[in-house]
Amino acid sequence: DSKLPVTVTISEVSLILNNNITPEENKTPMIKTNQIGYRPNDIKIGFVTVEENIKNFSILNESGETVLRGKLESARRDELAGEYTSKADFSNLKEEGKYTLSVDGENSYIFSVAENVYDNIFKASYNFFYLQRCGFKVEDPVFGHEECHKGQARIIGTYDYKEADGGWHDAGDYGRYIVTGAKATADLLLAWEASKDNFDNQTLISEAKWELDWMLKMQREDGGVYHKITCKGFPGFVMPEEETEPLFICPVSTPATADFAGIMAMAYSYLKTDNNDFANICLEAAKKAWNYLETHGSETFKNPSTVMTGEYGDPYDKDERYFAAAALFEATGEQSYIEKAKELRKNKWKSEFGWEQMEGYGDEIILKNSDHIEDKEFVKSVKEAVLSVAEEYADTALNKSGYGIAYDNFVWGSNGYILDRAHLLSIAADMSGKEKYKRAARSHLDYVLGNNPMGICYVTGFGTASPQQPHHRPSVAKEQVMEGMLVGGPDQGLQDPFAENLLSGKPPMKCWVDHFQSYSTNEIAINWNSALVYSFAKIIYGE
Ligand code: G3I
Ligand code: 9MR
Ligand code: ZN
Repeated sequence: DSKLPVTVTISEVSLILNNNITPEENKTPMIKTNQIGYRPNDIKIGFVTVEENIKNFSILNESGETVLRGKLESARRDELAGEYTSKADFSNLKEEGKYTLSVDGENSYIFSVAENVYDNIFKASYNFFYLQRCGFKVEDPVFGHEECHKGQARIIGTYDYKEADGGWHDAGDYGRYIVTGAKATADLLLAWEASKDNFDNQTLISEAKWELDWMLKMQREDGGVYHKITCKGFPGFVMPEEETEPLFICPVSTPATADFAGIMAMAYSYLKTDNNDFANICLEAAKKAWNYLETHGSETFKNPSTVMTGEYGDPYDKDERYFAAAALFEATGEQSYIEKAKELRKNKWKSEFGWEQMEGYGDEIILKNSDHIEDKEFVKSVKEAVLSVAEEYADTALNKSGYGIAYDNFVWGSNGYILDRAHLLSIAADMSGKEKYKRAARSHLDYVLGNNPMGICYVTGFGTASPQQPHHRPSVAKEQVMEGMLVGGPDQGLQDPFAENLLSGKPPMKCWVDHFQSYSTNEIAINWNSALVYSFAKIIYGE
């Protein structure tokens, strides 16, 4: 006869890491190239991990014949990678074919030279957004699923409910967050603009519209925009329609409201010729959000105590407000928005592009519309700011880095941020016509596609060695990797137990592990994939 309450004591608990879940230390190739390959007229760069100065390299064709010889640049120590590397420039290799980079009898993985070598990975990188759709019956032989996350969601802290279905699942989870949705949508619109003359990528517009439709449902009557909609916790590794917990809409924040104003104003500018009614709805929503910003100070976001899903807390909303002011100027031509932008830009930013640093989008919009801006001094100051950052990044990437990148603080999502820097370099190249900014932008794309100390192409399903266990619920549930997804990459903060256990003591550029439990290094996300889509569109198809 049990008398309640019953106390159960458990002691002597020990957790034993059974080592068979530790990924094999697969042999990293000593010679790295962009594993997707190169177009015939591309700059072609590879890297060799060396112990001492080796002089020469050769390019072998599929029959093992030497078709090109060259000299390695002198070795340099890269502390972030914890090794010496030498650069191989084989840009003179022009004939289409399959090759390896060979040094001292060691060969890289096979890579291709072909005009269309990027077509498949570019398509997969943006088809990812279709497969991430929420509230939609996704048609796909492997990742297809019934509608998910439909129905009324409770507005946390109230007894009110509203339907806010649609949009994209954020990442490896099924939450939907305004700040990453806006950043990703901006990248897709800019990617469409950059490549529309060379590639039939109308999909970019339809995917952007899918997210815009959802974001419009997240605006409150007073113009404020709710920060996110998720369940209270993360589900297991199930398909989206199996997450049936109640949905909650979390409070309004000014970073979300400002990002909303910016992306809706951008949508007006990009869609007005295609669908004027929808474009006008976006512009009205943008102005309503702007009015909220004009009457409210900073309202940053923290998860309510009962909500354990992603937070995307951003303590600083002036860069988002700047993005909104610039985009509203582009949409309306009203100089008053420039006055606001100028006031906001007095904050010394580094012109970054990222979910919590949106000033780069504001700068890009100002520079694209400089002819219509009366305050030429302001335009000049923005141009100088962007070019000085580009100069620093290009010098680091081309002359100092052991792997061709200007990035030294490997945080959660480093691969996405590295491509966001390629974004800045690309617009600086447009503005200045400087070849070195284009080379540096391409060098950042080469890094994620294979020119890195892990010898990995960080995009699933492509290259010789690519992530096999991304932290992505559909891939884990289906035991098959969805292709075209950029994983977050090295995070020296070791911000999940798996990474902490396995990677401590490794140099920053090697703090990555291909395991689904490592969400801080091996998850995927819409705002990282959008940077990949933009990089292909601008650097490869935008020429
Ligand atoms: O920027 C600082 C840097 O200055 C500092 O040196 C460094 C080390 O302390 O931290 C940097 O901030 C990091 C920030 O990302 C940079 O964007 C934080 O440490 C890091 O914790 C933060 O991680 C975010 C992560 O959620 C945890 O909050 C990622 O940006 C963000 O992409 C990620 O987003 C998750 C969603 O919450 C849920 N959905 C999946 C998604 C991707 O993993
Ligand atoms: O799957 C979640 C991922 O999307 C988030 O980025 C991450 C950090 O918030 O959390 C993941 O969920 C894990 C949770 O944080 C801890 N328990 C295990 C969950 C699945 O890995
Ligand atoms: Zn869903």
